Amino acid sequence: MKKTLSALLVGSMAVFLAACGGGDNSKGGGTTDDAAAPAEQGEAVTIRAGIGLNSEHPQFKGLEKFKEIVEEESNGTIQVELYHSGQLGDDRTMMEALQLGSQEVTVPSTAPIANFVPEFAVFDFPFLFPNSEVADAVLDGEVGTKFLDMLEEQNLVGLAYWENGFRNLTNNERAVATLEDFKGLTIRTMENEVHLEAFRALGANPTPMAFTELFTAMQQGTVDGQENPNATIYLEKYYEVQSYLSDTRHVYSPFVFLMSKPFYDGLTEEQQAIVREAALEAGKYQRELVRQANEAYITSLQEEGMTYTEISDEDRQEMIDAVQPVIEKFSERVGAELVQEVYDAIEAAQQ
Ligand code: KDG
Repeated sequence: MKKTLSALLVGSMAVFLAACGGGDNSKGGGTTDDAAAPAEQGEAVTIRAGIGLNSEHPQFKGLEKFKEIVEEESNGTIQVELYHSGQLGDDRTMMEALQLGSQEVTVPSTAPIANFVPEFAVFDFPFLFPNSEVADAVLDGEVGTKFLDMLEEQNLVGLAYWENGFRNLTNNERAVATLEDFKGLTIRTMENEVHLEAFRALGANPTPMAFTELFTAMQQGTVDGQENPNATIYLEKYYEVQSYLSDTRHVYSPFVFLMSKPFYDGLTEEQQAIVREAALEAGKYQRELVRQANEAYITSLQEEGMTYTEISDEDRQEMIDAVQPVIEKFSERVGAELVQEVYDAIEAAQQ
């Protein structure tokens, strides 16, 4: 009920903005009844694509690939402007901008998406995916599509899954090799209840924070540590403010390529096919970039002075056992049947 009401509110705000010229229809986006969509007139529409990571990160390289494909395939009728490092705001702000049609694309992790579509919380269950091949099979298959379809009632269109990657812990206090070592560490987590409760269950003291505030918080010692994939840790230069890296791989984090539904609905069918294909193509390219450099990032982080600690199978099993109650609690909230579908798909992908 709540979700429907909020979607209704967002939808009516978008219509109100468009009707009084508040929305920027020259960028595509929602159209009023008395004006044909610019795309149908063959006018150029512009996609403003914003992310939180910087321009060195594979997430931005993926957007550059998306831009290249779309501008070429559309013969210039679709132009793409790229923004990085939170220039357009944090994940929540950018997702709300998509809902209102004042921005067209963003590519957040599933964690912040769960605040808009609660079912997405399943993708941040600790130790859900055993490896990236299984993650690809599940996300790019029927189950992944089912979750993307849920985005539409939030005025969002999910066009593809990209890869953030397996998340590792960094901190400034100590090398973390066992469950015991988490005790008392103040760890920044994404604004996502599963992450918060999982780090409490591991014995840490989690604090939720937007990605855009993270570096400063570590620099000022507001938090002892954080958790992110190696690409982010290296390319965002966390080695400048963090001393210890542990190979916890506690969550596999997908990105979702999101497009504003008012904008997408204003495109011609041909243009919709172009952006859909481009998001998928660029996603394959982006996943490859993340994976081929993952191990090299660890070496580079050690060269920058970080102490790297591997986690033994026995110690990882203790961490897995510690977070089971959190998975049980959120399985109820997401819906036991839907969660079972995800686990069944994971099992099938390993046959
Ligand atoms: O915009 C980038 C963020 O969505 C992504 O980096 C989220 O992993 C993330 C974090 O730690 O906030």
